[in-house]
Amino acid sequence: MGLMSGKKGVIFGVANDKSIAWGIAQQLRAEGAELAFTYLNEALEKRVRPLAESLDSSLVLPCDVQNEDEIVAVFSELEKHWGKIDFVVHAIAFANREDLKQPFSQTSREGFRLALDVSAYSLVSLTRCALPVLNDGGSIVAMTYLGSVRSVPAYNVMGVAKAALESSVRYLAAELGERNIRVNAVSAGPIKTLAASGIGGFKEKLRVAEERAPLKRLVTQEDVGKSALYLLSDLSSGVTGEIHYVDGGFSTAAG
Ligand code: NAD
Ligand code: 0WE
Repeated sequence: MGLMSGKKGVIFGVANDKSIAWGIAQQLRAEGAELAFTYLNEALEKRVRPLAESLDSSLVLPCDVQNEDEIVAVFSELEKHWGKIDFVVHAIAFANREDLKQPFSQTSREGFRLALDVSAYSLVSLTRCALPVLNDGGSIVAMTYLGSVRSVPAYNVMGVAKAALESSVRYLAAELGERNIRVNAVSAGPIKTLAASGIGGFKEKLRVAEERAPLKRLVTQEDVGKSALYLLSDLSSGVTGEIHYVDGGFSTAAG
């Protein structure tokens, strides 16, 4: 009997086997959860489908969160297959590459809108569409980063988007508490994933994180997966509206 046996849910944000969403999926499956996955586009479908199958899942659905109809379609498919679900994982972020390089004040209106739409508003939309099919005791987890509360060089508009995401977590938690549905976020330290590749100075970011963190090491997809498992399971039944740091203690340490 696993922590998640009898529970079903959907994971948004697997791109490949380095994705944080994949680290979460593996932990959930190891504890008996039944999983569905979404993918952004056909190129990623080729990656995600075999990964899903390796965790005994054949529910693999397209979803670009900029498209409301695709979000609605995901939850209607889930309802057809399963009836009710127990959890949702949001591990999605996007900003224009140039907005993570140029000075923050140069961010265009469209770049700002895009980053906030994909990285923050999408949580509100996923939650709204999930509500009719979420069981009592349901749990929603999103991924965030310290750049929401501190100005991290080059994180720029993504930091603003993560601030909106974290605030959305609190407002959704406040609203859904009376239905016994919990909403939390995991704030992870830097991890080398697709979304982190090609970011100038990321290697340096990893080096500083490793050196300054009390645990003296980087966090892994497994570390994040285990915390997400806790937040998605009944072990965290009294926890909602929280931003849970999984960063080796980095954010708690000075110099
Ligand atoms: P990743 O590239 O593996 O995952 C990002 C995912 O976002 C991809 O699966 C991509 O397809 C998806 N995505 C982008 N635009 C989308 C859209 N319009 N519709 C649907 N999906 C879309 O990278 P990751 O590092 O695993 O990122 C997952 C989450 O973790 C993100 O929210 C990210 O901000 C957060 N995070 C990452 C780190 C890190 O250092 N890697 C640290 C803290 C938080
Ligand atoms: O949230 C993120 C990254 C999100 C991200 C990454 C990309 C790269 C490719 C969003 N949009 C894009 N757009 C692209 O075109 N992280 C927490 C990882 C990350 O990104 C940084 C970091 C860290 C940590 C960018 C600058 C500084 C630190």
